[in-house]
Amino acid sequence: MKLRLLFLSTPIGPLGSGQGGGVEQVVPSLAHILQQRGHAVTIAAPQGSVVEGVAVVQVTGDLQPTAHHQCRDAGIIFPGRSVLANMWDYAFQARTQYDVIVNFTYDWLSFYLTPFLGQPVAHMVSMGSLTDAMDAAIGEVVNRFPGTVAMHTQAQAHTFAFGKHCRILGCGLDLTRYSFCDTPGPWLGWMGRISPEKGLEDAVLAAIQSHHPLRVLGKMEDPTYWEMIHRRYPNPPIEYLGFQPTDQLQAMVGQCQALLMSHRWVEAFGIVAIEALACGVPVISYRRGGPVEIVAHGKTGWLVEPDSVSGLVDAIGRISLLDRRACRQQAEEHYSLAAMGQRFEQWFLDVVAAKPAP
Ligand code: HBI
Repeated sequence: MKLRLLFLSTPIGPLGSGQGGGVEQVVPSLAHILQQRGHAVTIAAPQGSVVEGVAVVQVTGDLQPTAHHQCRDAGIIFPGRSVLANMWDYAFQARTQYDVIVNFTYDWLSFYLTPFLGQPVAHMVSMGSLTDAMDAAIGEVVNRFPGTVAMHTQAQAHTFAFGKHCRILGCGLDLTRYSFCDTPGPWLGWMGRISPEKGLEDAVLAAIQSHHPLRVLGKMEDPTYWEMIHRRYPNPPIEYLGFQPTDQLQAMVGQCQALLMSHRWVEAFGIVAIEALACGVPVISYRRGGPVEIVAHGKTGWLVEPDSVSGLVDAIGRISLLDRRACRQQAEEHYSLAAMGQRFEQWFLDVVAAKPAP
């Protein structure tokens, strides 16, 4: 069955801006692979989104505040002219043109509207549990529409009370865009939004203590946090390369001895880990969240006691025991776009098959 799919992208920033984190990788990659498998894909995303080779409905309105800094008891907030509400306006008025509406937003309205739409909605939850209000909204859909809520990893799902009822779909990359590098320079690498939950300060201290320069790639989301790190560690051995498109990113991280993942929160997946592996770069990560299900400890990386900088430093001392070719091979075996496309396609077909009678 060939499906007509509508993807609702994250409302916190246009595709291509870097503001939307991992979702900015997942939405275009899935669109491309599902088109290759014969399905029709349209993306609805904030005005200014850029996705080559896919129809994009550019939606106007004010961007949604990010959820990843909210406290557990945070209420639901909307800007006056909400781009998210406008995205759902489009989805509702065009709903009969699609077989499945796939929600990639981590926002209350998307779950609340589900029963009113009259078309199947598949929800790809992109982060772990953050607020009670979102847990309640997602949990309501899990109960009323079994099988329609999916997550990337078991670790992510386990942060929710209803996690065992969610489909686990992993993630994947277009590996043809990543080149294997067997001759790294002196650098360690760190990739992610520059934001407190990503724990950059630990990677900086580990780089200092292990006498390696540190290549930092990612959008400068929180300049105050960046300045705090520089006050705490004056003249750090950081080479900040900003937010880079994939072809530049993979060349820069490919020259690193290892990628450090020093996150404070439960990474839902940790796409940067498979980007590094795809370049032959081993991953040294806190034993927390999605990377625990990605890193083959002792083979393609090291898993370290969470929040232990000394653990990072010890692991950095054992990089030579890791095999860069095994890293690329793991990416090819487990994180190809084809494998991800097949898993998501099956999920969409199951959601359509389970569609309640009109
Ligand atoms: N916050 N409100 C909101 N909605 C999102 O879709 C969202 C977010 N914060 C982060 C985010 N999406 C993505 O960067 C992560 O899901 C990867």
